[in-house]
Amino acid sequence: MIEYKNLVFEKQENIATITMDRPKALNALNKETLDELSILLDEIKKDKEIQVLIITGNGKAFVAGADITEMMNMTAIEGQEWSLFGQKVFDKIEQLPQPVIAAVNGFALGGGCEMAMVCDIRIASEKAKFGQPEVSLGIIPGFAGTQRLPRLVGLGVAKELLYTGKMIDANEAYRIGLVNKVVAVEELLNEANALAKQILKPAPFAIKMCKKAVNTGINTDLTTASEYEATLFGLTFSSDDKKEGMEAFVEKRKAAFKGK
Ligand code: DAK
Repeated sequence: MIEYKNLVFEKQENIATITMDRPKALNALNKETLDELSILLDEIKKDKEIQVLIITGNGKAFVAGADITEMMNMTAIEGQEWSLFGQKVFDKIEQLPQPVIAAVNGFALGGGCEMAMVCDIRIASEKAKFGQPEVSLGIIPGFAGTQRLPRLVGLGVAKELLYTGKMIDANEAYRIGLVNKVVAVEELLNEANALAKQILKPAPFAIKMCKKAVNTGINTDLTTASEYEATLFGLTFSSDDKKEGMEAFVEKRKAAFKGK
């Protein structure tokens, strides 16, 4: 197992957890952290044992954004390279075959809010805070925050958050639909694990296809997206899980899925 400087990686049964672990800088995303994340995500993608991934943070932040101290010294070319690399790493999270739960423990600002949004589901502790403060730094969100935020909370609310750069607390994030649930600080990881265990129960292959259908479909028109859904629906008919799921129903027993 590779040792990471800014991340902690744990795997228990079929659930993996990445803890962002650079608390002195509120887990801000510097190049080194993104490098480590990129390598780890490649490993997770290949790991057939991992069926759900949880991402959380150590200390008072989930991720307080991209590392400002690193960005302030970048040339335009370095900025562009960093941007392309960062986008690639975020794409890796979104395109993982496994569902990803963000367990947002604290500040999720800028790139940190965008990282939470790239995950499939967000659970927040009562201490979590969200925001896209980029305009206060003279920039705009660079990890697709201007695109994912309106998709999650609607245009008007997203624009208010993007134009003011203001921070909102966990309950407000819940009210606007940015997070699925708010729980006590000490319950955050238990909740995330409990949800992960619920996701472990149905057919893994079907969940993989669901994720593909939603993520691809949301970025296209309804007719094309529905056709794509039909293709993936058809694909599930070639899986052992579909055979097992339907046979188990008819035989009135619990299905034993294999994920293929
Ligand atoms: N980068 C670097 N260091 C950070 C940081 C950040 N984003 N956020 C916090 N820190 C550091 C602080 O500098 C401080 O370091 P020391 O002074 O102790 O050395 C330490 O973490 C603790 O922070 P504070 O002392 O400030 O703690 P407080 O509790 O008082 O305040 C805070 C917490 C989260 C309100 C505050 O730290 C804060 O406002 N942080 C900045 C939040 C922010 O503006 N985040 C957005 C960053 S911009 C792109 C893609 C993405 C992006 C850009 C481009 N491309 C693809 C092109 C993303 C941009 C961003 O995320």
